[in-house]
Amino acid sequence: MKKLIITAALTGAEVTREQQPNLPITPDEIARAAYECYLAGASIVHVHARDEHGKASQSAEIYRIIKEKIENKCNVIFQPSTGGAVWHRFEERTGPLEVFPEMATLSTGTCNFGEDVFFNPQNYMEGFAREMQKRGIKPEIEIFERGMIANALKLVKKGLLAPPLHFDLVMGVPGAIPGDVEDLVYLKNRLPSDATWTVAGIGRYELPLSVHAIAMGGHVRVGFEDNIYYSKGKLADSNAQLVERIVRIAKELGREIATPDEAREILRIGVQQ
Ligand code: KMH
Ligand code: ZN
Repeated sequence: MKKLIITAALTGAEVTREQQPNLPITPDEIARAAYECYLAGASIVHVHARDEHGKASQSAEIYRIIKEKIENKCNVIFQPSTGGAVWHRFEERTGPLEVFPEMATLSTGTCNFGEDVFFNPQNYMEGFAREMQKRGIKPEIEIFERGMIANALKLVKKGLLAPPLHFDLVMGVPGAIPGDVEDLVYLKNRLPSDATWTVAGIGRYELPLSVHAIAMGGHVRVGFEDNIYYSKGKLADSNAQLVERIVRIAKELGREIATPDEAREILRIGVQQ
């Protein structure tokens, strides 16, 4: 099996300080959390920016500051979100692509998202894919439902995505696919054979799905965007604490941990496609 890529989803767009007092919000806090996660074993950090009031923001300027601060500390892969928050429009959501990250997320379909709708119609998907292709940014394709895999493959046919694709199976969002192991096996079996994949289990699904992904040869995403708890009713101290646990489990299961450069190689980042 390839080495394990651990992504730390540090902040997200929805979680608040009231829910998780240790949530990193300012660029300094996000960069510090990224560095701690890198030291713990993460090779990618998935980042959502927040404005000075702590509200989700897709401002290129804030993403630029965060990217610089992280790059000053370590070579972890900076992966900003084009998903933003459910209220962000397409034009706002492309903000982080202006700072030329190595990677960015790309959601290939619309789904319910708690009480809201995460809106990704065809013209959004094509628009994000085109903007990333133009800049040589590796997409991480966010899958919240099975149909979104089919939508991604349509983008390949249109020449907007180039294999090998990299997917993030986001499982357990209220309103979208649940996070039972059977659901993971089902999604994984629908991916192209040359694809790489990671799993982001939401809330209580995070730990069991992570363990299964490690055993199945997939990769793992943890962090406050997806789960604020260490165990039932007990908040995690930090994003890094969640990464450290995955490292311990992976080692027990015989999976070595990828460095950022090894993750670049596994994901073929920077390879002309
Ligand atoms: N905040 C969600 C509505 C992504 O980062 O690309 C979308 C999201 C996906 O978090
Ligand atoms: Zn996100």
